[in-house]
Amino acid sequence: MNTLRIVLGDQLTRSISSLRGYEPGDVVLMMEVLEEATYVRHHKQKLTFIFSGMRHFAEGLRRVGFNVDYVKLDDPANTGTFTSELQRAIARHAPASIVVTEPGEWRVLEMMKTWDADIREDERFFASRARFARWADGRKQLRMEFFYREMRRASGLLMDGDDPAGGQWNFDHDNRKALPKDVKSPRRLRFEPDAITREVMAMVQARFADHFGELEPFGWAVTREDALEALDHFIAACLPSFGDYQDAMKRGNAFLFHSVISPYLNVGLLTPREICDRAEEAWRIGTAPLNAVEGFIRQILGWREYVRGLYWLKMPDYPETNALNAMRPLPDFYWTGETDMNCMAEAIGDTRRHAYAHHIQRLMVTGNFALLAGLDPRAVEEWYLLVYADAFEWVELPNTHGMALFADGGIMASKPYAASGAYIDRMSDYCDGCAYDPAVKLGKNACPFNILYWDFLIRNEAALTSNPRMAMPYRTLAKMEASRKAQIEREARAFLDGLDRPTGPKGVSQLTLEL
Ligand code: FAD
Ligand code: DLZ
Ligand code: SF4
Repeated sequence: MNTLRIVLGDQLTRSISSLRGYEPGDVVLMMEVLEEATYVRHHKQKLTFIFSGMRHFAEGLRRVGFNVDYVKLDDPANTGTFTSELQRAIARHAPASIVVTEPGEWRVLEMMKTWDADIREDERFFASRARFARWADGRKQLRMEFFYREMRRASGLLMDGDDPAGGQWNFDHDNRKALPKDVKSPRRLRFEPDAITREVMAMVQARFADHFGELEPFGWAVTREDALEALDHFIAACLPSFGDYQDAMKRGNAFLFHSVISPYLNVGLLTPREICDRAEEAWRIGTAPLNAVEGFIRQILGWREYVRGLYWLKMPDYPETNALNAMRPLPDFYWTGETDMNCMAEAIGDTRRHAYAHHIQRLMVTGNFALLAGLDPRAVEEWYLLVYADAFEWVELPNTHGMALFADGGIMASKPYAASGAYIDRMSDYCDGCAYDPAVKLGKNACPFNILYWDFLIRNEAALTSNPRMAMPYRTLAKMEASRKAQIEREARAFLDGLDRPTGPKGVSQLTLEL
């Protein structure tokens, strides 16, 4: 009696629950399908990363004796969807049973429920969905920090008995510095594409040339061995400064001291436990300070687990809300990177070149702009889901809908992450080369983030004014002269109306004068 065991493109982990109990005669089914490649038009590097990762994973399984049935995208018989490919596989193998691990997306889970399959839990997380639901039950507010403390206790990471290592749960007051000019970040490892990756790249170039982003140079690891090497490199070379500079941004340097491991984690080439253990070990042997190690572990043990729990707790209704009634279409420069707002051009340029941007670029540059400009959450979410190599809906959606856009009305964030140009100027060198001036609030050369910040507060006063964490900016707004408010609204409207036309300092002031 053989079992058909399905492994999806983000389930590339040998210990995945669907492979447990494998016996000779069983078949592992892996399918490259057009529907998954095109339900959003993924970045070319993301497609290459996933397909090449899948092919290498299948080779690895075969080497140790698994019987793998692998359907390539360009197989002429490929029918293009998980469900129809499963039907073909059933006809080929006549399995007695089908086993699969639950997917990372609601959409795929709905699909799976139509299969006659044993859907097993995805055990690659610290917290099961049920555990998060228990934690959330009866709480008025779902704050990450409290969930994180519970996860520290449960995992034993950075604990001294019942107390947090170093006497504090969180060392962020030591972190978040701007990057001094003379601090250089380490060079990143690149993994030269092998024959399998080159074959995938040729296929992606031939079939998905019109998808977002640059395919080359492609330097992502596509095997567990290489992903482990990338992790080693991060722990040795970057982790010691991770905390200090985790919020810093620099022209032409997308990676700084970040780990750049989210794609590996999210497809399962690395596991969260082994990464956190390695980071903790670095602190215990004295090669990385506690503020860096705690900050890093919090991202994985805290934020990553928290957003997953929230996603499954709130789906399928979560993306339906639009708390700030944001309706504006996504401006074209999100695709091209062609804008004279230098911070946006840098963040989008990094995204096009690497299928990567670090958290603060995503949250405080492209996300902040989308929030301030009132861009339609659906359009922004689709953008984030397709442009990053690490993007899967369970992690992308809460970060975009909740954290960046406040479209959930405050389930995830206690206040909108809205910031003016001063924040970007403080944390980056982007403003130095910009056509706008972050010190100018209105009129000629004014940084659009400054104008839009106050316009955002004015526009959303009814929704936000009662939020205690917004009291300070609303007090300032209350003291503002009516004529200044009117000027802000005029300049913001002119800027926003002109978004898809060429903008620039002249553009803003000319449009303003025309009013
Ligand atoms: P590091 O800064 O080195 O952090 C280490 C690890 O912590 C990351 O690899 C990641 O696994 C985890 N982590 C850090 N912050 C978060 C977070 N907020 N949520 C979940 N995990 C986190 N992350 C994704 O993995 N996929 C996404 O699709 C995604 N979309 C995002 C969209 C927006 C609008 C924002 C603001 C954030 C998004 N993030 C997403 C979270 C975060 O930006 C990325 O995980 C991080 O930039 C990945 O780079 P890194 O591996 O160098 O991270
Ligand atoms: C993202 C993706 C892509 C582009 N292609 C495939 C694929 O062809 N086959 C596959 O098994 N998985 C793919 N994936 C990942 C799936 O979309 C992923 O499993 C879902 O996001 C559910 O978690
Ligand atoms: Fe961005 Fe404004 Fe700075 Fe230009 S001046 S880089 S638009 S924050």
